[in-house]
Amino acid sequence: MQQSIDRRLVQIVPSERQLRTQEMEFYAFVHFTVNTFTDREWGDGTETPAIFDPRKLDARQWARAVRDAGMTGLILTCKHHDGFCLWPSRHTAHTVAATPWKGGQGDVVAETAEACREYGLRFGVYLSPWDRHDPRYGTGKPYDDYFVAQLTELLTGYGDVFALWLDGACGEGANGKKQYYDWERYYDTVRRLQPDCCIHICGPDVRWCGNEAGDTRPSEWSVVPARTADTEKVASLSQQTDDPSFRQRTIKAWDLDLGSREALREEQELIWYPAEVNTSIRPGWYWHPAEDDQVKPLEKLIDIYEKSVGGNAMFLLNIPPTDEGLFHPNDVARLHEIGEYLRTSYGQNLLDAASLEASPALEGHSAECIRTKDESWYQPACEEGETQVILHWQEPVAIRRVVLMEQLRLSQRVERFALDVLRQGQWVQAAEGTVVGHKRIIRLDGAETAGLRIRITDARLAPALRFVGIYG
Ligand code: FUL
Repeated sequence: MQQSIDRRLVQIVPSERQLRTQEMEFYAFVHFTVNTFTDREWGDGTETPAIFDPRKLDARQWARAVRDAGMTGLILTCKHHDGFCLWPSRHTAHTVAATPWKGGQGDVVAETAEACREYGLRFGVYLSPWDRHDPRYGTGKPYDDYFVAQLTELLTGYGDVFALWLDGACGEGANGKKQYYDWERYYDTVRRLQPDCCIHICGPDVRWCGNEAGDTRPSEWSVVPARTADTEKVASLSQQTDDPSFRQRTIKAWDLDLGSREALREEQELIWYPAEVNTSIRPGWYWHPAEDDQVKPLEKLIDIYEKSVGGNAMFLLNIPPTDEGLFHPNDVARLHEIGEYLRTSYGQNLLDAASLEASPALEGHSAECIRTKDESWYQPACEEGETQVILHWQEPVAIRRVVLMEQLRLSQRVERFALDVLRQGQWVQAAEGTVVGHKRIIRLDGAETAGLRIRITDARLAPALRFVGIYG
């Protein structure tokens, strides 16, 4: 019985574009629009472009700070709900071309894409389906035509785009306009113009984790029911007000388990749909001068990082530029601290100095494969029972973090694992958990030990371990 569900589950594997995004792990969101000048979170579409004048705008300063934090990409809000465009779109006058900034000759999207290339970051775009300014919104096809025309501009004019972030939020009330988006047409446009681009949230490639507070499920599965991909497209389930309490909302118990064997047993159709955790470095998505001293503490951000990136999810961290067009020094300082923390905490792999023994391996997949992050992986020859990987050091080491990674090309297979350390010659269990997937980070107490034993106690067929990292 178990075997048959497991065989079905491991057939669900990521696409190349999903694999590339999962590999990116940690990337930036940049929220910037007329709201930056009105001190609001949601503009209502009546803002005059005359207020947009970020005199010191320097996208290279953003890119430098983002790279310094150890991030790999940046997603820019090219158009938010207020409908104002950060690029000179040919399909509306409500753009940077109508602003005093650079005499109407500027293009924030171009400057950001260029800065990302210079700093080795991948570039992504956020284009809000909900548009409170454009009169075509709510008219059906004319609005879809407009949306597709803008999407085409963004996907053809600015080089490679790794992500299209489609927000499900819509605050139109009972008497508001109703636009039934032609999602399939949007998706076809993306696939045709940028086949490597993942469509996030209201799309088939990357799923919203379900909250904006930086909360991750203890078991964040990537194989989930196909219908999960429709959740954010249902307006009533999505965000309907800009009430700050929405940003504090954590995961509800009813959606805690999306992908255990039990949750999937009766499901007809399954998909690979990895989670992304999005939160802001400050309380708001946009810059508010009153929040300059409310940048989240380093400990909080590291906690979110280790639970998201280290919990089989991607981490999308928002940093809002000020009305000058620069990241505020407080945010820049915090980004630098994050980078320093990651470089020092995950720099030196103690596994390099350890000897390695493991359950008998499948030919060509010895345990030595876990020493590097390359494409090779360790796989036990036997599909049944517990898999063990045992590390020994000549001199005891203090372990504070253990990193496990699976080879996702074989789906996610680990259902349950445990870690044991040596105490006076005896193995003592120090941690246990469920999902590994792309990456699991496990925190230990830092006490010295001469040995560590990794036990995969339950798996969907033989597990495939790609990498193990041990850090002091
Ligand atoms: C939400 C939006 O309503 C917020 O303003 C913000 O853009 C956030 C990332 O997504 O749905």
